[in-house]
Amino acid sequence: MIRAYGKYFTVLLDDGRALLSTIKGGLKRRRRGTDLVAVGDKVLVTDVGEGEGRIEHVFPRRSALSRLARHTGDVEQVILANPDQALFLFAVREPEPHPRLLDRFLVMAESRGLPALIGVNKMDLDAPVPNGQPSLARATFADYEPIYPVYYLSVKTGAGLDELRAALSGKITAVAGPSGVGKSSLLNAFDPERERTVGTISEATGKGRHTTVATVLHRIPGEDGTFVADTPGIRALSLQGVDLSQLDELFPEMRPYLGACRYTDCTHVHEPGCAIREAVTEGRISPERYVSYARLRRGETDDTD
Ligand SMILES: Nc1nc2c(ncn2[C@@H]2O[C@H](COP(=O)(O)OP(=O)(O)OP(=O)(O)O)[C@@H](O)[C@H]2O)c(=O)[nH]1
Ligand SMILES: [Mg+2]
Ligand SMILES: [Zn+2]
Repeated sequence: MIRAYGKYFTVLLDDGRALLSTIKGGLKRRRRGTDLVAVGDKVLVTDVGEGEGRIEHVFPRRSALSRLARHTGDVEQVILANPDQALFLFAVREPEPHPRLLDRFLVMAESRGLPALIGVNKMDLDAPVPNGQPSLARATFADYEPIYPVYYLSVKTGAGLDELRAALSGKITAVAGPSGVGKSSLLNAFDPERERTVGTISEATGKGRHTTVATVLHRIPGEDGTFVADTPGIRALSLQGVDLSQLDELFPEMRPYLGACRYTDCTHVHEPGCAIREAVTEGRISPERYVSYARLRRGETDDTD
């Protein structure tokens, strides 16, 4: 299923046709604590004619990129079902990058066993480099380069797009990030047909901007089995449900040091003889990443800054 609008769902068939579908009555209310059917779900659909279909069955999800919807109790809100990987997109400027939020995204992906990629868009706005100082983009994102693949991009100039396209090839990728970083622009660059075919239905133009209001999964033309999901901007991410006692395992750069602390139940926040904090002091773990870890470990799982 590639797109949802109210109680209608666009289902893409293996032969490339799309059916505008509803859900069979009996299916409703079977699933609890999660969306009944989410973009990315594999479904069984009956062709009822005239381009319409009926969803008979939703297959179990292999994986999901999701968040807890705080306003609806503890119901999981699926951003994309069955992704192979996640691309977290930020901008160098406009809006300012937000490393704490990026770290939350990365922890969420790690907790679901999803490979993560980082995209840094709007490189055309990167500040010039005075006498050998790192540029704004490098100063913010270089810490991630040893841990995750980082793509420096400009949708405006086309810089970096070929490398990124190669990393997406043959996979289902969820593109997530704050509003305004260029997620939809990136999708448009990969799929120029898109705006004409689907771009007008659920994109509100509230303040003269095309802010995305629902996930849409796109098949990238010319590449076999490549799907990329455009998602609505995310301002804050709660990590409720992540087991804090195992948070250190969700920071890949900490894994080599686990087990080396004096206390086996070390939280790496205040204990003496902590191998993680020693690695931070010696510059082997990024202090900024450690700050994110410590804040999450102290239970600041809901902050929105
Ligand atoms: N300078 C510059 N502007 C860009 C670039 N990519 C996108 N933009 C602009 O950034 C603004 C926001 O782009 P969108 O693609 O709508 O951002 P989005 O991430 O989809 O935002 P939401 O749908 O609200 O989550 C638009 O005005 C784009 O033209 C870029 O590489 N450089
Ligand atoms: Mg968008
Ligand atoms: Zn420790």
